Amino acid sequence: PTVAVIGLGYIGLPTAAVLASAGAQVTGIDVKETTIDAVNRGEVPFVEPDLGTVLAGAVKQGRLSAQFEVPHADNYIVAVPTPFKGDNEPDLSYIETAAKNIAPQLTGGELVILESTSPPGATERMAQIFLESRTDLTLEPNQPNTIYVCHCPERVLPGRIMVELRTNDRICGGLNGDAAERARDLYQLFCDGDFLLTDAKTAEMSKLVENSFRDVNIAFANELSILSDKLGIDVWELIELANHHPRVNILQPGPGVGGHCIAVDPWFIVAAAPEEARIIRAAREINDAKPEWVLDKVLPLADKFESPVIAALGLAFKPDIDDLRESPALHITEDLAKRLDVGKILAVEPNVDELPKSLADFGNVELAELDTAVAEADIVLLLVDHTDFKEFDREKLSEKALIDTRGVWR
Ligand code: SAJ
Repeated sequence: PTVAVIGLGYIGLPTAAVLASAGAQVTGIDVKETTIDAVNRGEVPFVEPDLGTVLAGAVKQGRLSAQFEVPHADNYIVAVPTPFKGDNEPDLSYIETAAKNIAPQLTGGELVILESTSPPGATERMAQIFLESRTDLTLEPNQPNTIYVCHCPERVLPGRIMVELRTNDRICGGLNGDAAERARDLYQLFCDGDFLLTDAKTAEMSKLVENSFRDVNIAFANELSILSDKLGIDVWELIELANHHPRVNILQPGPGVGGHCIAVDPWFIVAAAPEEARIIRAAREINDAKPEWVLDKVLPLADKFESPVIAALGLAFKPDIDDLRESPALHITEDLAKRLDVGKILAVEPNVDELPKSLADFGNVELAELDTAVAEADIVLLLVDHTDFKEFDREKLSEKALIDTRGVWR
């Protein structure tokens, strides 16, 4: 089959690469010239284990190429961002633009899959755009001019994308006809998981619910960490003990919840049902407030030193990746830089080569190696449980004031 994948980000590019290596003829579409050039050279423009070899192989075999324009294809996969705009309302403009660019290519019989995480109703909205710009097309099944539309949310975990693309179960939410079955047949080229067929709106909601479930569980852990601190209890021991119960599985507290999924998707549910989504909203608020709680620990400690040197360990939103999007570690370091009157911050992030601009603009932050930063620091603030930090020689920390937001050094 021929497939056009719109959006070559963390999801679109790995999907394009595995489809191509499974035998499909794939064109990747992106708005960024640097991404297109990198892909056509067989290079991955971000860090994701094992993607490099699969991509390079697919490009070399002539099964995958990238370009700006949307071509005609039997199948389209839309994997563009769905951020939110002010008031935590979802921003569907990227989906709308993708749909407008696909519409002129449709002739009838094509399958269009929306993979982007979407609020309930987004798949239907995308289909409406096809019909608005192409009155000669229909959603009524089995006509020569039928367009099949389906929502198949991706659920892969960054850092394990190449494994989970092949092994995760997949939800296919068809909007019309046998769209869900068609999507299943396409994904079965590379995915060994079970296929769960449903309607588009349930599929949209199921993805949001999965991430909200995790957010609520982490909020529970974060609330436990705040009240354990007050009660003088080690929260990590507490959770470890409670999790020995066969039906209890509490996640880990931390400095907050980051990334572009768990910290975003629950708001789509809140936006769709503001009065009803009470726990979901509370969880978001608890997790969003955690960075401030961490700062309330660090700043008074810093005040005890004449010119405090703080080693801030980690900027990424979770361990062993280079992704800084919506990262609580980054936000905490930025706020610290803003609020620290004297002294300096040595930021350690083994997965990036330079400070992000938002930090470089402050005069009091430098990117440093782990050993140097710890040796120079008065305070060591652990923000991300990167492997390098977990394996660090604890002896070297003995003289330091420690704030460990991930329970790595307890
Ligand atoms: N975190 C904690 N405590 C934990 C687990 C995570 O504080 O016990 C924090 C992490 O440090 C990070 C944030 O939560 O800041 C999110 O990390 P994550 O590993 O939980 O999730 P993501 O955002 O990388 O990926 C999630 C996954 N969803 C679920 O596990 C339900 C993934 O399967 C989805 O595909 C992805 O969202 C997505 O794209 O929606």
